[in-house]
Amino acid sequence: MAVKYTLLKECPHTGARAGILHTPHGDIETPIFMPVGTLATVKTMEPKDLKEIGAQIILSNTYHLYLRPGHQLVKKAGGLHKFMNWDRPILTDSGGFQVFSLGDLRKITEEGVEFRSHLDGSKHFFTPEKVMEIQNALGSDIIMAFDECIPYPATYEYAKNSLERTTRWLKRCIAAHENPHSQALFGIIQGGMYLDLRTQSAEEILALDLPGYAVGGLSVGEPKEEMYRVLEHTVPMMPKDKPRYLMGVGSDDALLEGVYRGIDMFDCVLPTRIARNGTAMTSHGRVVVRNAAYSEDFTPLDQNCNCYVCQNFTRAYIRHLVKCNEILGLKLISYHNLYYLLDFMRKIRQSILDGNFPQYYKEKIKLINEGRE
Ligand code: PRF
Ligand code: ZN
Repeated sequence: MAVKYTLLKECPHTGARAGILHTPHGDIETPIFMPVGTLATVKTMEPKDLKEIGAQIILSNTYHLYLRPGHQLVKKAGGLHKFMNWDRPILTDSGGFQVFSLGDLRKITEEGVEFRSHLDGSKHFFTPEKVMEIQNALGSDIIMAFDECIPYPATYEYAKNSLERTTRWLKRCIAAHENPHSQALFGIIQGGMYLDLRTQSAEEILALDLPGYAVGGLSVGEPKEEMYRVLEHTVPMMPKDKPRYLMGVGSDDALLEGVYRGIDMFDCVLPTRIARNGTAMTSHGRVVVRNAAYSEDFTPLDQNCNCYVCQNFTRAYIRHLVKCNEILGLKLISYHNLYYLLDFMRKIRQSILDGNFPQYYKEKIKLINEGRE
C-alpha cells in the first residue's frame, strides 16, 4: 500500500491521537492541517515559504487542474510534484465537491456528473473512472474517491440514495485505480446529518479496506454542533490503524474539536481565503487588519506568534499594504495564517504526546471563544 499509518499515542480521556503517516514523498506528523493549493499553488506561497512554515503536505484539486492546464500536460511535465516543484506529499481532492458546488451547471446520473466549466461554459463529464485517470496522471500521493457531497439541509431519501451511489462509485474508483502501490486511494463517508445513514455509509465504505478514510459532507452550512454530533457518531466506527480525514474544515476551534473526536487530517481554504480579504487568524480570535482601528497599531498580527511576519511587520504596515491592494499584503497575511494553523496543530500534537491534551484543549477553546466575542 502506498501509505501506512503508525499510531504513536492515544489520549485516554478523549478521541485525540498522534501518529505518523508514511507516504511515497515522506512522513507526515498527524494530526495535520493541509494548506490548499487548488491550482497547483498555495496562493502567494512559494514552496520554500511552505517549507519555512513547516507545511508537510498540501492539497490540490482534480477539477481545477483538469480544466487548466489539463492533467495530460501535468503528466508530461513529470507529474504534479515536479510541475510545481513541491517534493513533499500531495493529496488531491476528486472534484466530488467542486463539481457539486456548481449548482445549475451540473447534472448527476448513475454514470457520473455532467457539468459546465465555470471558466468558459464548455461541457464535461466526470465519472469515477475519469477522476481516477486524472489523479493517476497527476501522481499525487493520496487521491480521493469520486463522491457526492450533498447540500445542507437534504431529505433523508436524497441522502440515502446519494450515499449508496457514492459507495457504488467508490467500487468503480477502486477498479479503475492504476497505481495502488504509489498512490493511496481514500474512501469518503457520506450520509448527511442522519446518524443511521452515516452508519450505513461507514459500514459500506470501511468494508472495502482502503489505506485511509475521510468524513465528507460536513461543514456545508450546518451548525457546528451538528458537525460534532456526526463526528462523535462516525469516527468511533473508523479503524484505529488508518488515517481519518475531515474534509474542508479549517477554523481553529473546529480543528481542536475534530482532533478531540479522533480526526487526523484537515484541509481548508479558510486561512488563505480570509487572508486575501485582510483578515488574520490569531490566538485571540480573528483580526480584520483592513479595519481603520489598526491604522496606527504598531504591534504584530499576533503577539504570541513566532512567524517571520510577526517578527518583522506591524498591523499598521500590513493594513496599509492591504488598503493599497499591494501583493505583499496578501502574502504576509497568508503566510501568517498558515503558520498560525500549522503551529497550532504542532502544539496540539505535542500536547497529545505529552499526555496533556485535555488541559490544552480547555485552555485554547476558552481563548478562542473569548476572541470571538
Ligand atoms: N467530498 C469531497 N471533497 C470535499 C468534501 C466532500 O464531502 C467536503 C465537505 N465539506 C470538502 N471537500 N470530495
Ligand atoms: Zn505570525
